This record gives sequence, C-alpha cells and structure tokens, in this order.
Amino acid sequence: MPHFLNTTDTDFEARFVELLSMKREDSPDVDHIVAGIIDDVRKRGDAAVLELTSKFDRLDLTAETLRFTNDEIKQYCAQVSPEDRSALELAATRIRDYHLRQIPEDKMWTDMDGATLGWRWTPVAAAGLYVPGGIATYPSSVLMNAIPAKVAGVKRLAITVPTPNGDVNPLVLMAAKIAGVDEIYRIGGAQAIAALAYGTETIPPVDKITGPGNAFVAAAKRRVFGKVGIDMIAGPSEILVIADKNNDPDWIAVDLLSQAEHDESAQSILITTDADFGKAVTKAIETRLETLERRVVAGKSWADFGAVIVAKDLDEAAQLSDRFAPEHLELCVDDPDALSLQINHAGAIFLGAYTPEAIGDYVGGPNHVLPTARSARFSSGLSVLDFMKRTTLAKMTPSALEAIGPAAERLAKSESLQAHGLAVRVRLDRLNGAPDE
Ligand code: HSO
Ligand code: ZN
Repeated sequence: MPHFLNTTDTDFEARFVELLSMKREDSPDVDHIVAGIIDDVRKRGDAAVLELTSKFDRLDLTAETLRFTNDEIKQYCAQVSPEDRSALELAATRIRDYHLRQIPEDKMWTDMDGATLGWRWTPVAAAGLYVPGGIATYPSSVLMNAIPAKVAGVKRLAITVPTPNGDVNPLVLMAAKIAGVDEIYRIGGAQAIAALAYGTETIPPVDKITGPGNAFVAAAKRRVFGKVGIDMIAGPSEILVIADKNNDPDWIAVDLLSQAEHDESAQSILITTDADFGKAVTKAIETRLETLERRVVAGKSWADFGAVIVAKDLDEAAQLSDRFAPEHLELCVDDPDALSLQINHAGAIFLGAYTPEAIGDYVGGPNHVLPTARSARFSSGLSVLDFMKRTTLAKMTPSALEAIGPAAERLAKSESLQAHGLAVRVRLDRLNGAPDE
C-alpha cells in the first residue's frame, strides 16, 4: 500500500521525514571489480575491452568491428519506421531550439582602476556519452545528452552502447545520427567508461563523460572523475504532483504511474488539498495497474514508495514539495504560474494540467536528465553549460598595475611568497623610473 499522510495527523512530521529519507536504491558494492576493470583497460587497451565485451556481452568483436561503420548505421536506421523517425526528429528540433538559448555570453569590461576583465566560454573538445543497453535503452536520452553537447560546439562526440549478443536497438542509432554523434562503439559497462576516459588503440580518449548506467557504470564514472569530467550520478527517478480537486483523478494517476513504471525504486508522490481527491487518485491507480504493461514494476514502486499527502492549502503543499526537492514537479492547479513562484527546489516544473511530465521526457524541449534524490537543492539538469568551460581574462595597463599592484605586493608578503611580490615590484619600479637592479 502506498503511504497516506495528512499534515493534520499528530505523527505527520515523523512519517514525512521517514518518507523523505527512505533508501530506495540498493547499490551493490562493485567498486573493487570496477577498479580492476579500469586498470586492465588502461594497461591492455583494446585487448582488455574486447575480452570483457566477450565475457559480459557474449559478443566477439575485433578492433575493426568495435565501432559501427557508417554503412552499418545506415542499415540499422533503415529499419526505423518513418513515424518513429519523424517523432525523433520533432523531439530533436525542439530540444535543439531550447538548448540553443542556453549558449552563454562572453563578457569583457574595464573597471574604475583601468583593469580590463572578463571571461570566455569554450566547448570541451571531445565528449563521450554512455547509453545503457537492455530495457533501459532510451533513444530519447540519446537526444537529451547528445544535443546539448553538439549545441555547445563539442567537435568529437562518441557514444558507447552495449549490444549484448549483438542485439542493436535501431532507434538508438537513429537518435545518435539525428543528434550528430560522430562515433558509436558497441561496448558497455565499466570497460566502456575506462576506454572513453583513458583511450585505447582504437578509441581516442574524451574529456567529459555523461549518461546513465548501472552500478558498474556509476562506480566507473566516479573513479575516472578527475581524469575526465562527468555529469551527475543519477539515482532512481521521481515525480511529485501537486493537484487540487479540480483535476481528473485518472490523469494524475497515469502521471504518477509514468514515473513508477521506470523502475521499482522510482518514487511517485501526490500532494493534494483534498483528501477525497487523494483517495480517488489511489483508486484510479489501482484500476490502471490492472492493465498496465509494466504493472509489476510500476505496482511495486507505487506500493513501496508511492505516497499521497493531504495538505491544508497550496502554500503548505509548496513548502512540503521544497523539502522533497523533486526531480520532476507537476503543478496541476488553477494558477500554476503563481504557485511555481513558491517553489525553490525542483529539477523541472511542469505547469498546468495539460503539461504531463511525459511531454518533458520526450518533446517539450528542456532536458530530461535531471537531479534526483533531493540533489535539486544544489544542482540542475543537464545543459549546454555542462559541455563548456569558462576561461577568465585579465589585462592591466601600467596605471591599473600602479593602482592595484601594491595591495598584491602586500598580500604576497603576508603569505611569505617573495617572488609573487617581486613580480609586481619589478614592473612598478620600471614605471617609477627606478633603474633595474
Ligand atoms: N523520466 C525519465 C526520462 C525518460 N522517460 C526517458 C522516458 N524516457 C527520467 O527523467
Ligand atoms: Zn520518464
């Protein structure tokens, strides 16, 4: 049974905190295995990657067949139906348009001391995108990771996707092609992350790795961090819906289930101002679960982690939502814009009853790679900025150096760093006409 809480219950706070701090993921400790795999790939390159792929994916490759050729990509793409293809293209266009607006501006100014200062953004040169195999292969996630990289100006974008037993999902290749991915390798697991980070004879190393994966992939990403940049380590997905009673319970039910069907450890929460509406949604979920294809996964997620919370008003609902800092937040209320102003911590907000999260997962435009497990308190969804870095610029004129240099000299002295002080002093002396020593 999902949790049912009312903020007027005397034990509400205790139960709410319990809900907040529920451990939903049992991540197996695979770190020592992953450390061994990374070491092996660093030492033996292709040979290690090929052996591990044969062992884990039951797929025998050679250095020549590690990478999909353009002809192979074409052949797989030809298997995609025109309808699927145009849906992917519509999604790609909308995601690209949204992310183009994220391109940051360089800035340069001269301050009152005569110092010219600023910063300049540049893309990372090469990025690697991990695409999981198996049931969690989402072509939409290929678009969501690859398009921001290309919009940022990443020249070389490589994908690794495991193809256990040689099984390929043509939609993944199609999405990669539409997004402008440059290289696709049929490898996965920690060995793929190691190959991307350290490079092998046939896979040149990248500078940044993004994309979701299983426990092995997550552990490998943690380990290669520092050698390369990584995105967040995503936990199981979650949705919080704030809905008043003027909603169709079935609409809210399928929204909650759309998150629950991802994963048994996904979490779906409804906060409503009307207890009867909350009950109606619970009932609608039960009815939907009878026929939902993924009823086993969704049913378990809803039973273990699902919750309905009755709040006294929308202000209280917003405050509770902020404590969850949900990955996805739907505001199904009369004035969602006004309510959204009360929200400080959420990965993505979906405004109004006609904006189900599913729209954001595929075609809305904003990214669907979002902070989970309350990390929306301090981080944001994937964006163009994740594939860029900022270089600062500073330029002194002689008079600017005269104005601010002495303070630097003073601070250098306080830190007993003599050469630092001298670097300023020799220049100031020259400006003052003092003879060089
Ligand atoms: N809701 C998922 C993303 C996704 N949904 C992919 C469908 N495909 C995590 O944000
Ligand atoms: Zn989804």
